[in-house]
Amino acid sequence: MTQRAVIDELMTLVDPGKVLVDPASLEAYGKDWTKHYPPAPSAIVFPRSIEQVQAIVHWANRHKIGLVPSGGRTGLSGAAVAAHGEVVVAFDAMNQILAFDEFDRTVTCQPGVITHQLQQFAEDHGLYYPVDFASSGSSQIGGNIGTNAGGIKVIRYGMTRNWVAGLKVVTGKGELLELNKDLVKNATGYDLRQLFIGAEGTLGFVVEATMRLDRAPRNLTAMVLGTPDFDAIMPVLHAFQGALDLTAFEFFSDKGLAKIMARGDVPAPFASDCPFYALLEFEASNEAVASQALATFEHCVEQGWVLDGVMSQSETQLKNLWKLREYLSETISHWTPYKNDISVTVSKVPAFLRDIDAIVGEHYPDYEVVWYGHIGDGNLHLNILKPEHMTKDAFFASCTKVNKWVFETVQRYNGSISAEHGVGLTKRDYLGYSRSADEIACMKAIKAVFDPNGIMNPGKIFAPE
Ligand code: 2HG
Ligand code: ZN
Repeated sequence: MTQRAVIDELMTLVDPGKVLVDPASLEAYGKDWTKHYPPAPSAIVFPRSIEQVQAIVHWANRHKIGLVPSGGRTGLSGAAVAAHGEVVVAFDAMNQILAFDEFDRTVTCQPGVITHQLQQFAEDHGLYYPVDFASSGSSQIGGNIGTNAGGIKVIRYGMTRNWVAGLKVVTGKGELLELNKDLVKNATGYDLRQLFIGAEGTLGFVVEATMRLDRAPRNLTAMVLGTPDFDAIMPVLHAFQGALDLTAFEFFSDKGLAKIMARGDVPAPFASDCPFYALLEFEASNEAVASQALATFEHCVEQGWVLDGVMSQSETQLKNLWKLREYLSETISHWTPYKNDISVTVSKVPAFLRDIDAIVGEHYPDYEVVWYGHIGDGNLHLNILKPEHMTKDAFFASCTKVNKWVFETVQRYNGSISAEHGVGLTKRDYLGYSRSADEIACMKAIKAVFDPNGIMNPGKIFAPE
């Protein structure tokens, strides 16, 4: 069969006009936010139903064609990149909220529901969907599940995994599995639902998800605190965690703040310049909590851990303080950063950061380095900015050389080479720094069960066999 005939057959499986092969669509749907892999899919298909997804998977098995799932394509590891003639399965047309149960506090979504749409739906019903991050306006629930998305509220609410009550997935064999049936308690053997969360579409595609909601938070209040050095951030975290139930604890460096200030649309938190900043958030549900927060702030100042600080007094101030952190990734994307998303247990952060900082100082002396991250979770985002004069290829090649030292350090600390951005293509060759050979062999064996022909997001997490 010619390639043309194979694509013609695909067209018969979905609604008219729902297979695109024009260059602009191939370019747009063949990549995620990593942007440095030239996209080369052979077609983009937009299924409207579970049956259509199953038909597409059966078709791909017949013709041995790789399928790449596509949500909002906001990922940073290349997991949604189609660079080798794969067919992209875009879930944009499966974007409905199907059911809501106020007693179970669950919402059943199609995979293409935008994260913000679910957050808004929860709010409209007096509830809360707590997984949140800067790309919530375009990322989709299916992608969040595929990557086990984390973000800025993990310290209190955990990752996406914690909020998935049930899943319907189409495996690489085209079977439809209904996993966990939205139950709270279900002790009936292996919880296959968990395998599909964070699997980056390599075992199957999420075609429906029931997500749990929480009570709405009360009077969220943020503080931004300037610290004299990085070392001071951890005692600040410890002090505030001892006093309050934090909903977030983030950090960023002065270089990050400078980039945000240069945009001109975000107010400075306060007048003093500090090398590092912590952003923390809590529910100021009553006066006592707010006073406790202020007392802890004063204690931190007395100890010399905090130089200056501000506490939000309104919803607008809360939003503005969050912009200092949430706008960072998009703002520095202009410099085509080389990204690391690494984690260790929180107690190891100070020593780990000192070691990583030494590597960065030694190997990137001429590059601008921007630190930020979810420090309350032990998750650091290390961004190296490309100098204007350098080509992308030369810059990435030079950064890749440093990986060995960074990842050896991560391994020594028993950490993760990808805390929340996934493995995809960018971290695939380094998986061995975080997972043992036996573990990787088990993962490959699991993939073979669900996807014997290796058609589901091929080449992601590990190289094709
Ligand atoms: C964030 O925390 C995102 O802002 C992106 O995970 C991190 O751009 C990054 O390095
Ligand atoms: Zn992050």
